[in-house]
Amino acid sequence: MHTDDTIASISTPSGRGGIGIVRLSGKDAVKIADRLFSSPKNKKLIKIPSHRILYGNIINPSNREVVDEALVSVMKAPNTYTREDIVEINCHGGVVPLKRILELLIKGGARLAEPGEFTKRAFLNGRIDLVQSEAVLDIINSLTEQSRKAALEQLRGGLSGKIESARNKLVDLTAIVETFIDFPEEDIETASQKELEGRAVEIKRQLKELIQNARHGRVLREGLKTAIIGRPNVGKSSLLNALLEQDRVIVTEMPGTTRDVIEEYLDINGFPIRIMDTAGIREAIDIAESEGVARSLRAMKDAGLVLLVLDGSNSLHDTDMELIEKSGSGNSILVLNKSDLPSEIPQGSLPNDRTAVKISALKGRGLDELKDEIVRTSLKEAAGTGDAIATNVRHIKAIERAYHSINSFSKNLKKGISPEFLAVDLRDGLDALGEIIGITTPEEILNKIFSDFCIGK
Ligand SMILES: Nc1nc2c(ncn2[C@@H]2O[C@H](COP(=O)(O)OP(=O)(O)OP(=O)(O)O)[C@@H](O)[C@H]2O)c(=O)[nH]1
Ligand SMILES: [Mg+2]
Repeated sequence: MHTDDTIASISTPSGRGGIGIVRLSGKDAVKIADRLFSSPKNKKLIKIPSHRILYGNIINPSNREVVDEALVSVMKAPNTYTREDIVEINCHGGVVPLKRILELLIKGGARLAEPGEFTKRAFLNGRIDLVQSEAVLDIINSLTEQSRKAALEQLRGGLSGKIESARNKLVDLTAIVETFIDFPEEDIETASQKELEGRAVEIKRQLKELIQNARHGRVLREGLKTAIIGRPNVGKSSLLNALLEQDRVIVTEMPGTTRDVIEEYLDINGFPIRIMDTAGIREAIDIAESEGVARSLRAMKDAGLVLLVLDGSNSLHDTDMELIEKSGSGNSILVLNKSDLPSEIPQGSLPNDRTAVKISALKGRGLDELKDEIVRTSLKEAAGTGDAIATNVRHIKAIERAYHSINSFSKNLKKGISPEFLAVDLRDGLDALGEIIGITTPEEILNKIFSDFCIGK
């Protein structure tokens, strides 16, 4: 990718809106925009100081025809998003004027920006590191308030700081080990061995903490995977509809209504929940149903949280007991539905002293208590969210790779393996951590990351 040219794109979402923005970045941004700009007082974009806005018309320079009215802002390098000169043309937000202006800019010498290219330039020009670039994407895509906060913390450099701190310690350790290579006559004595191992342990501790937090981070980024499980007809689909406050799934009085896993997003007090309604679990009557049951059991195994629904108006069934056993208390909530009907399952009678949240999906009762319980579980899963967390699978994998390299270093150190080989382990670790923040990231990975962006960011 070149960075010596000037790029342009429409930065607002496609469709109709009050305002639309066409953005330019690069060394000729001001010059190219100026040729399309006509101000009532004959002001020139190339003459105004940085970070000013001018009112005027965007014209077609070849015939002076007016395309739209606009407010044009000029931001000169280096205090800009990309660290290059940036011009933003704010015009009316219809598809036609925006496209027309973009065409004229391209005709005037700009190149159509690739997805994420503005952010990529910010990265290549050193304004933000790779973790922060990815945070920009996460903010745009954030599902809920809590996800947004975690991404913003990442953009502010919280995670980068932690990775850098571990990486700096690793740089020091590598430097020491490499001095032993330079002086081959010196063996690593026991005292230095202890000192080296101590340093490795400290780095591993930091990385371990990041890996543990990362699990919580994924919950915020992707939503806590929650499966609604239970026997047929207990009201699983009714519960999903009640939580979504809409008739998303078919509900009937016939057992075996739901045949497949249905997935939806829910925002519960800022926590993103990926909730799945499943087929009722019983001895299946036909093939479609038995496949449905198999999928329910898989969903239950994969889920971070299980809502096990019981029909409170009927006594407990063997299948209920089996599901209660299977679901375990750590990540499941028992939901006693149909509380509007006379109860056949008194609270104290549940196995393993478990308690249940009483609800009526039909009447919408008890849902707030259930939501509180869901949030409490998400909080457990997403603890430490104010802190720097790796929410990105790429980061997690690289941190794990670094951890394993340092572990291998520790083992080889104990075995008395020569410093050349010890240094190889440490170099691997350095590469892995460098890849996260973008110091040693291969070009193809960079391209993949930025291609996930929308155009204009
Ligand atoms: N009285 C009462 N009836 C309910 C309640 N929740 C669900 N029902 C009824 O129970 C029946 C089954 O509801 P569904 O939501 O389809 O049950 P399900 O668990 O999804 O059933 P399958 O998809 O067949 O496994 C319907 O007739 C619902 O109206 C409730 O809280 N109270
Ligand atoms: Mg159903």
